[in-house]
Amino acid sequence: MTWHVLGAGSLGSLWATRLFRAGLPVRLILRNPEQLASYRASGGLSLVENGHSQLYPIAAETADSAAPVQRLLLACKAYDAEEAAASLAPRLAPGAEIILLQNGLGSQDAVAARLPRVRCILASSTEGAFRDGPWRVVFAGQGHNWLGVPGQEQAPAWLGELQQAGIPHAWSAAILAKLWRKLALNCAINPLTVLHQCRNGDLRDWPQDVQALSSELAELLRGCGQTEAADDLHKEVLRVIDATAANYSSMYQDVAQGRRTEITYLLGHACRQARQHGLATPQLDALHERLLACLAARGLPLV
Ligand code: NAD
Ligand code: KPL
Repeated sequence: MTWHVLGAGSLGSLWATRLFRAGLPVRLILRNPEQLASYRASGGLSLVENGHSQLYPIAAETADSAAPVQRLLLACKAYDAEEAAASLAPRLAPGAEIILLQNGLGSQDAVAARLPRVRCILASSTEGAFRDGPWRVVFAGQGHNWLGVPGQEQAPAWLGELQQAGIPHAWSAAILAKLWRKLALNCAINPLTVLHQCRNGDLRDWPQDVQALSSELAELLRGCGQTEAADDLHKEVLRVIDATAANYSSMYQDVAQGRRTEITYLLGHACRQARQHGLATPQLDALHERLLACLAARGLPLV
């Protein structure tokens, strides 16, 4: 069965090239005819691994192509997910599956509400990739991909194709806990790196802030029923700060490059959930306000 991959950005290209080179049928779905023409002129997608670049001539189309879509990897940013998925609604076959690769939380529910007859599979990725040119992606960090449908233990048979393509993965019925845990790490680290204009490791200079945020986030996770995701959160935040000490967080990089952030689906989601559960989260709320002010000062979107 064909893998349709919507979004030939960093992660979409990383998945598409690995599936393609394993001999699996892949089609890219690009934004518009101009993008499609530019892509075709380039001859395909290039994947750079260990300094070596390889071109893969993957077929591509736009959303208004006619062929039905049975399996879709939605590889756009969280703020584009609902509209991007909806643009394919007329093509989604009965029983179609969409793998949602978005970071944070909130966009997955929006897609599911918009496309109620589709099976949404949630994913959380810790792999790293970035684009260093048009239709070119650099594989920047080994990681893992968790996929799952909350409460469903049975993995789909096509997971074997990810194995075949060398995409590190595991199925988890507790996928929401994985997404919440990553969201909490992103909330404890990323906004502070933007506000202090620093690398992840420099947050060791603000131990009280990191501790207070971790503690509020753990309370929030427990309040949302994600007790497993709350376990030893502060320890894990400190471990990630150490392990990624030399890196700039993804949000820092978005802001530095004048790109829209996924704030609504990270810190924004955390603050909204706290309100919905009647939890007081003064540190998170203050951080959210400061981050919004920082984005506004730079003329970046606040959602
Ligand atoms: P990206 O911006 O590199 O790629 C997204 C692509 O989607 C862009 O090419 C954009 O043009 C395309 N797109 C958006 N709407 C579209 C539409 N309607 N039709 C066709 N194409 C459309 O983003 P990314 O870095 O690959 O991130 C995707 C998600 O994965 C984000 O939620 C991100 O937080 C998460 N993530 C990324 C990484 C990473 O290393 N890049 C790691 C872990 C998680
Ligand atoms: O995922 C991250 C990011 O930069 O988005 C880490 C490195 C874990 C920091 O939160």
